Amino acid sequence: MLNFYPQYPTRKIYDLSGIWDFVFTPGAADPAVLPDNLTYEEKLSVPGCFDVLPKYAGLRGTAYYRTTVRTTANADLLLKIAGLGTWGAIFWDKKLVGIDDQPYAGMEFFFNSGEGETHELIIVIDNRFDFQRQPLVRELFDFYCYGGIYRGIEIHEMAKKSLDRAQVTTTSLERGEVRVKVLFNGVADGEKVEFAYCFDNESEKVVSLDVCAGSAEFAAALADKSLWSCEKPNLHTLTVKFGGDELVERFGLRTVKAEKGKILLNGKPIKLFGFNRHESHPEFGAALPLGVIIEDLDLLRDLGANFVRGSHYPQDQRFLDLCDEYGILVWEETIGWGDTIDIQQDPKFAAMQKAQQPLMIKASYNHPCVVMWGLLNEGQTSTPECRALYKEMIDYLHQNDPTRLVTYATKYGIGDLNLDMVDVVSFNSYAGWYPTDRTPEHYRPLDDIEPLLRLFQKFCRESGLGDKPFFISETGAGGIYNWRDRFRAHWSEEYQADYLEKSCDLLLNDPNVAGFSFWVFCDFRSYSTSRAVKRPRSFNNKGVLDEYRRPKLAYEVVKAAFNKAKTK
Ligand code: ADA
Repeated sequence: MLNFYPQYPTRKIYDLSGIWDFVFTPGAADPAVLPDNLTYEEKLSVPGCFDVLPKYAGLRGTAYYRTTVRTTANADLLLKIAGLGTWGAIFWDKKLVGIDDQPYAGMEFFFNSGEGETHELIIVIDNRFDFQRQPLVRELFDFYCYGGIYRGIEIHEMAKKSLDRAQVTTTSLERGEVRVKVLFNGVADGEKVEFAYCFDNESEKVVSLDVCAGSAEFAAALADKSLWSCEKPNLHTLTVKFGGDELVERFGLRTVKAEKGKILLNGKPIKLFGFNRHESHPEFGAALPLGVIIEDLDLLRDLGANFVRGSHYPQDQRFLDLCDEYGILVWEETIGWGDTIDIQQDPKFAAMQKAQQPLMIKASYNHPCVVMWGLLNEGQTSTPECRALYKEMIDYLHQNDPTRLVTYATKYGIGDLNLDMVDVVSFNSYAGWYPTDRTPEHYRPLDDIEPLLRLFQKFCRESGLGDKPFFISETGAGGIYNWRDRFRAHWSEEYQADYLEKSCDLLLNDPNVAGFSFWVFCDFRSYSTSRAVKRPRSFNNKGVLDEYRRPKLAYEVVKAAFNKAKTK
């Protein structure tokens, strides 16, 4: 299951989740070439990460997943992989049909099933760090880069001409007006298409339009004009019928804007407060079962959060479907972590970064919950040479999606050179946790938090950024679950609780803070190398919950503050 409603109700769809044959090897010379002497000795679950299982924990190499698929003979197929990592090659009846090299992002592959009805599908997963093959993940990332098939896989049997997606953009809230762009497969430019559409349970209308660059656009108005908001997350559907194909898109009527330092949802200022969240679990790696996703959302709602930053990669569509339903706002971003200037200037890295953006936009365009796009978390934005890639990526987001704000999280604070290009200025701030050369060492440096916040705000006012919403994209402190300390020192649950209490007080009560997300929702596996010297237990311990979602002292502190802010 890739999402929570039947998006293509008339298609023949094969859901490939289940138990696949599996074999792991320490590393193929070229994982895009299928060896012919493989013996599949084991069974593994798909979705699933192999390198989190006891037998393969922490191993890096080449893994082969195999299953049998029965389709109509000579059918045109569309294979949808909702997310894998860190690199994949797809073989259909031993023939290479595609490379899936965009970790976490949904990718699609068209091919013909060929003769006969029974076929073999092999997905090769390589999780080795190899910049030439996979420049988007690296060993120094402060989150474990798992190997496996993270999310669902489907095969659709396709007509020669079919529907792809439809993007719905709200153009008038009062009149319930939208602009719809229907994307087609297999339809040539200039060709006329006739299709029917309807919103919700309204009666169908038939339109005939010319296709340009694979899509056709029209304007329409909904009879039911109820808006999507955090308090009332009303959702609508658009159904499109073309030939024998049918597409259902779920969307919300809502607008998002940045104005005079505020984020406006449906024209009204809203303060965003919540958490960064990784898709990670000690037993499932990056392949979160539905039960864990729902548990996370229940906890976020219990905490009173109205916002999640999906750090640091394209999100599971099922998570976004639920955020749509619960009225939780989301910042979604393409994968990136501390990419230095030499990496940013590598042509393959830059091309792969840019290739993620259309995939993310296409997958998430209709989610009303997604209000901000992000990119290149903590990339090197302190040197003039970084500007070109940031500019290209920010321009791309602005040009291809007018319905959301664009931002990125900087670690350079007042030394950042690119903030003029974004809609929301977002700072990562760890004053009071990480000591810097400038801050003298002292006991419980909670008093360092406010001065840095004020410095960032002053910098924004004085450098012409004052009109942009001011956001703290990350702030937090480590607290080791069950580590209680009468000194309330670093790493104790007490220090973390005090840190977040102080931060809640500052950030919730400051009208010049448009929003913030604490680092982080729950603990998650990080470095497994000697870098773990800064990550006790090999985990990032800044969660208000531990990795098994058990609350620390900070949980109740934040919950009380957030719920109070919600009722204001
Ligand atoms: C950075 C980074 C996060 C995490 C955090 C931390 O800001 O963006 O991914 O590594 O620091 O815990 O130090």
